[in-house]
Amino acid sequence: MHPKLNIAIKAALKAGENIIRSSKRLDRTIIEKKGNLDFVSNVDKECEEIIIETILSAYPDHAILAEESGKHGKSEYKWIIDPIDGTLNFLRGYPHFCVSIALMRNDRAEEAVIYDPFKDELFTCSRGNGAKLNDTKIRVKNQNSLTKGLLATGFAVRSTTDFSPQLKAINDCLNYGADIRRSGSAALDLAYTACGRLDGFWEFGLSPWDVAAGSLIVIESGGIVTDKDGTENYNTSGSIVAGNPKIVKALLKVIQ
Ligand code: 2AM
Ligand code: CA
Repeated sequence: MHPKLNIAIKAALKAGENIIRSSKRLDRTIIEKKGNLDFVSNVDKECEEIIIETILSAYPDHAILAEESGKHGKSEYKWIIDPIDGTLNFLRGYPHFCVSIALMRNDRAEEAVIYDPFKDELFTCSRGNGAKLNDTKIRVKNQNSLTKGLLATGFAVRSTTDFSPQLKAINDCLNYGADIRRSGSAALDLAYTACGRLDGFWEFGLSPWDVAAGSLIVIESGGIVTDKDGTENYNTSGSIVAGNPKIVKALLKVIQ
């Protein structure tokens, strides 16, 4: 295994232990509001510190972009970290959230880890080597059309007040005969797309830490990832569409 992936896994597992410990005493969690339905807790911050410390003790010269503490350092190598993707789920005791860590080299993802500490599911990949769920290789589902597909999406509740484009896309997908989930963790939606639990996923209004790891895991599982305009700017544009090539094409048609 690539040593950098090994460090990412070590960091994610350590953060996961802290999440599980903290989830048993949610009443002790200190919660701050970042915006409408957008929260951060002491657990997010602690996990982020654990991850950054683990990475920097192995690679002190690397740069970091982390959801809660922002940018640290400058380097061709940049770790993009979401200590808890699905914070609202975590705070509500709804067991669907994950740790997400990606290593970028010159803005291209090279290593990725998504860890669901509740289900003890570790999604990993190194660019060019395929992706795994725990020790098993994963592939995107070979679903031909939206009809009978299982899709996921999310809404940027904090940054949007007009949900009509989103609701229209959902309406169109339902009319094609697809079913839809909305689970509150974009990173897990991408991991589930990679391993074929979902056929596709789209969302607008996301940040790099929500998608950097999951998008590489989808690609390494044989899927494709674009933004809503069909370009590769999904790490910066905020919109993302993922699935096998046929599903992404069909979803882009619906969304556009
Ligand atoms: P979070 O739990 O790490 O904040 C839910 O639709 C998705 O949107 C989750 O991945 C959630 O990640 C993310 N999200 C929540 N607030 C966000 C924000 N302010 N900017 C971008 N993504 C956000
Ligand atoms: Ca988060």
